[in-house]
This record gives sequence, C-alpha cells and structure tokens, in this order.
Amino acid sequence: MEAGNGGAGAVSFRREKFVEMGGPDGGDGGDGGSLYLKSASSLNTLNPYRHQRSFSAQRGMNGESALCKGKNGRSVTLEVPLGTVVRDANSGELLAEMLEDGQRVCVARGGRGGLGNNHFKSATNRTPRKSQPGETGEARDLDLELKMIADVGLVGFPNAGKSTLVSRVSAARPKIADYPFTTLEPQLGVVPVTDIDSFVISDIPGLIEGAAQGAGLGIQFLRHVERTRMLLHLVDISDPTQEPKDAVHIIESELAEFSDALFAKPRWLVATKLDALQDDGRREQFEKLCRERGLTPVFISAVTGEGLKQLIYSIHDELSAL
Ligand SMILES: Nc1nc2c(ncn2[C@@H]2O[C@H](COP(=O)(O)OP(=O)(O)OP(=O)(O)O)[C@@H](O)[C@H]2O)c(=O)[nH]1
Ligand SMILES: [Mg+2]
Repeated sequence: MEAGNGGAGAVSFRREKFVEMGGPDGGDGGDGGSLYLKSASSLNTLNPYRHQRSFSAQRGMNGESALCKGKNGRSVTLEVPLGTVVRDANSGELLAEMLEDGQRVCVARGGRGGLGNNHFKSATNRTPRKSQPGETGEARDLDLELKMIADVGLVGFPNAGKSTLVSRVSAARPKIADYPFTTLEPQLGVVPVTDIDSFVISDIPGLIEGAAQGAGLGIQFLRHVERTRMLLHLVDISDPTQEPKDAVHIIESELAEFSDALFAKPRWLVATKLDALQDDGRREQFEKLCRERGLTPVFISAVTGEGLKQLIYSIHDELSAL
C-alpha cells in the first residue's frame, strides 16, 4: 500500500508588465492521496485482494506560479468485509478492526504538499529561492485477516451437513455436495426467528483430525468461529463409516487444542441426517454423549425439515440468555 507523495512547492516570481518588483508567487504543492479501508457488510471474502495485492494513491501535483496550489492526489478507498482485522505486516501491529458497516480507516497517509517560495519571503529576503519538496507518502504492507462476526458457528466433519443446514434456515446458498471439503470459504447466513429477531450463523469448511495443527482447511477457519457466541457441533449419525463418539471426540480435541477460549464456548451437539439413520444404536450412542456433557440431544434432518424450527427457537433463547 503506497500513499501518494505530496507535490513540491514552486519557486516562482511574479513578472508583470506594469509591476516593477515582482514578489515570490510559487504555489504550494498538492497533498498526496491517502489509502483507506472501508468495511462493507455486502462483502464476505477478502478474495479480491488475493489477485491484486498492491495499491497506490495518486501523488499531489506540484505547485505553480501565480500562487497556484497543486492539485491534491486522489485518495483510494478499498472495501473489505465486516470483521476484517488489519495489521501492519512487518511489525504485526494491530491497525484496525473493521467491526461497523461503513467504518473507514486510513492505512497510509498521503504526503503533505511542500510550501511554495511565497512562504519564505521576509524583510531581509524578498526573493527567496527556497521552496519545500513534498513529503513522501506512507508506504505499508498490510496483513488482512477476516474474522467473522456471527452469533453461531458451525463445526463438524466434512459432509456433516453444515452447509445444508445453513441453506435451510437462512437465505444463504452455500454449495452443497456429497464429497468432503465442499465448503472452502466461510459463509454467513441470517436466520430469521420472528419478524424482528434474527441471528447470524456461520458455515465453515469441515474440520478433520489435526485441523488445529493446520490439517485440511481447518485452522484458518477456526479463527473465524472464535468470535461467535456459541457453536453447533454437527454430527452425521447416519454415516455408517464413522461412530458418533469418534466424530464428537476428534472435533472436541481439535477445538481444545486450538484455543481454550474456543473450547470454553457454549457448544451444542446436533445430530444430522435423521431421515437417513438406519442404526438405532447410533442414536443411543449420540444421546449418551449428550448426557455425559449435560446437553439436551438435538436431532435434525435438513432434508425433511424435522427439528429445524425447534433448533432455531432454542438457539434464539440461548443467545438471549447469554
Ligand atoms: N439424507 C440427508 N442428507 C443430507 C442431510 N443434510 C445434508 N445431507 C447431504 O450430505 C451431504 C453433505 O452436505 P453438506 O451440507 O455439503 O455438508 P458440509 O458439512 O457442509 O460439508 P463440507 O462443506 O464438505 O464440510 C450432501 O450430499 C447433502 O445433500 C440430511 O438431513 N439428510
Ligand atoms: Mg459445506
């Protein structure tokens, strides 16, 4: 990120036919343009900045004679999604957290324009040849990270049915498919509860064993759910290839390993794909896992819609109580 340099101040003297002694009339340089970040709730990824990584604002124009101030350089404003955390890439210093829609922060200030020679006249020097160069604009490498702000974060193995749930309870339309790692980017959905109440749910890519160490897509997305108020841990109890207890234990230890704060968050176990459940033993196993954790077992089917309304109301109550 490079802000524009300030324009130089001019050295110039008035030369007019009928004015005997022309005074200094060098104008000031224009200010360089600055770079701003602005948060926009309409955006949900930082992807555009993967492709274009460097930005610069316009420099200020030099001052001119007849006290003409140089034009200021145009500033550049880059839009970023809500929840973007902005750091200086070199020092790691936290520069801003974009938490409000429309929030604008300056990340590289343009250089001030230099003063023209008009400013340097004095009783003893009526013909100053001195002017200032423009200041150099700030240059900075930024580290942008998207931490989402959702009320409810979804965690679980790939294929657990996270995106399907989000698509059933909100207007969000994440991609859904019967292979793991369908979801590659977190996505937010707004879940209407009543006419005036709603909460925000966040779909993230599936987690696998070792996610907290970086396996799969896990680690960068665990950061996104770190700020949610509660988690739903989705367990596909219809899956014949995985025991519910494994699905529960593995994800739990990944959360614990990632951070104490994440592990300590209120977290419910939600059994998914109830319509496809063949083996009642899995249902009992899931209920036992819930009992051991003092949780009420929740069963849903995103396909038939069973349990979804109840789940939404319970989440709403929990969020109100938190
Ligand atoms: N029978 C049945 N299938 C479901 C249900 N919910 C999801 N599925 C299917 O399960 C598969 C995976 O669903 P997704 O919603 O993409 O799973 P995910 O957890 O988002 O998966 P990743 O994005 O890969 O982590 C898809 O083929 C869905 O159609 C359900 O309630 N019943
Ligand atoms: Mg998904």
